[in-house]
Amino acid sequence: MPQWRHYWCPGTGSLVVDVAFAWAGITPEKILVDTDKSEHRAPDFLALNPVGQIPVAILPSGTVLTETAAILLTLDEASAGAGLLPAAGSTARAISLRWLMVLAANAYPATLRCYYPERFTTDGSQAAVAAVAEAAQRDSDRILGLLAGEMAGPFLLGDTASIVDVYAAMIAGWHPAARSLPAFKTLYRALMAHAVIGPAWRRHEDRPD
Ligand SMILES: N[C@@H](CCC(=O)N[C@@H](CS)C(=O)NCC(=O)O)C(=O)O
Repeated sequence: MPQWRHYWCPGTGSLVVDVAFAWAGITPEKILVDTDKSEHRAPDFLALNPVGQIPVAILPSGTVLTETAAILLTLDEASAGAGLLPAAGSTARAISLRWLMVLAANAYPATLRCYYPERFTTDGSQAAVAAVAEAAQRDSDRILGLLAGEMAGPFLLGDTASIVDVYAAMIAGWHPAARSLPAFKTLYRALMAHAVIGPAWRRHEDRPD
């Protein structure tokens, strides 16, 4: 029977996709794309995602899905009732979608500018690259600070976790100032104590041999 596939690498954005698969009750075939070895630049991977980024999911139909938010929404639909996101039509879902999009459209791109500042300037001088990185860090911290202020606690929506919480904690974890905010510390602790999320998060971090 055709299976889902997940092109992933530990310590990257494929963390939230790994957790979403576990939460949806779907066990995909996992294909490691080792970014330390630049495997995301290899021709066979670029044929799947010409942008050269992970995560990538392949649906059982063979359709290639890139973009974390699209993968999460598709997994939510594929696992109706699992609770990755609140029910369609609810106010809670609207709030979740708002912050899902903020993470995808603002926080994740700002993070990329922190990690790869040289990509975002045509001025190759050290000063120009450092200025991009500094502005990107300020931007990331501002966006994540806004989100921290919205957290009802321990999760975005109060007592009920959604996959947006995992996405938020993952990105906050990449930024020292954000991850030390009380709202994100509380969120991280609650996620680690969650019966499905905690174990799936820890499994993701175990790099295979
Ligand atoms: N817009 C993409 C961004 C994915 C992304 O930036 N992935 C990073 C890993 S966390 C990556 O593959 N970086 C390698 C590169 O950009 O060269 C998404 O939301 O999934």
